[in-house]
Amino acid sequence: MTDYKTILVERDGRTATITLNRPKALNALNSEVMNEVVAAAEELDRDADVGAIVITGSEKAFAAGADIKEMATKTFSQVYGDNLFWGWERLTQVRTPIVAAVAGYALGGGCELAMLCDLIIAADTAKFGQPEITLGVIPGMGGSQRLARAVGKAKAMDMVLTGRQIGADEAERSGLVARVVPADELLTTAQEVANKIAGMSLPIAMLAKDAVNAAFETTLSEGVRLERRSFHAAFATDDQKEGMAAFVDKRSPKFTNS
Ligand code: CO8
Repeated sequence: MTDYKTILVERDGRTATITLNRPKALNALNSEVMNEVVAAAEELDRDADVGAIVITGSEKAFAAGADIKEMATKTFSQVYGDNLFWGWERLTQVRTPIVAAVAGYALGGGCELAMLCDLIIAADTAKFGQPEITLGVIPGMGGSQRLARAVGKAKAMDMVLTGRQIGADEAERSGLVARVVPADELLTTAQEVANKIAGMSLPIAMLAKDAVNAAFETTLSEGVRLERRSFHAAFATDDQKEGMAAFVDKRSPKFTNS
């Protein structure tokens, strides 16, 4: 595994954990963090021995947003010319399921990074927000689109137009997060969820992830068609044979990811 400066990458069995590691800047997401997170996730995605990825931050901050100090003096032609932060979209091409484990601040780009993951587990200390408007900008890593899809127009407008932060419970009620757990159980819970996913057949988990993501990209009839085709395709795998045989034999399946 490559050496990184702003993140830590650990492997435990079939689960890998990427930890954002710029504590002095509350894990503010500068270009280096973006390049490293994306490179690590892509490297793990190419590794068939990795069945799920956890992305996490610190107790105080998942990430307090894009790095304001890096952006503050940039001109339109610079940010447009560099297509600033477009690289985060590459995470959407990672097929291995990604779990975000969020404690503390997940603001601006931090909230957007969490939403780029497949599901969010939040500590009871988590605070989600899109405060960009208070800085004279708007969300730029997909926040306006993914937040609106996750929590609906009313709450997305509330958060994006006022910069209001929501706590973990409100985030769970609103559909932004999958589970809320006590802060000291966050990482173990997220890793348990990731291990559970990693214990499934990887190609089937990828098909499942792809099918759910299609719900946010296409019409209902096209999405259902894609789902049915993917369901049919599952029958081409050994793991479908094994999964169903194991059920009939009343034993646990032994998936081989083939
Ligand atoms: N960028 C850079 N540095 C940061 C950031 C940030 N987003 N957040 C915190 N820091 C730094 C602080 O400057 C401080 O550094 P220093 O010690 O050198 O002064 C250190 O982290 C600790 O922060 P605080 O002293 O402020 O800690 P507090 O506990 O008092 O406050 C907060 C914590 C409330 C999280 C506060 O730090 C804060 O409000 N941070 C900014 C939050 C924010 O506005 N985030 C949105 C940023 S904009 C964004 O994400 C746009 C995304 C899309 C861009 C796409 C472009 C195309």
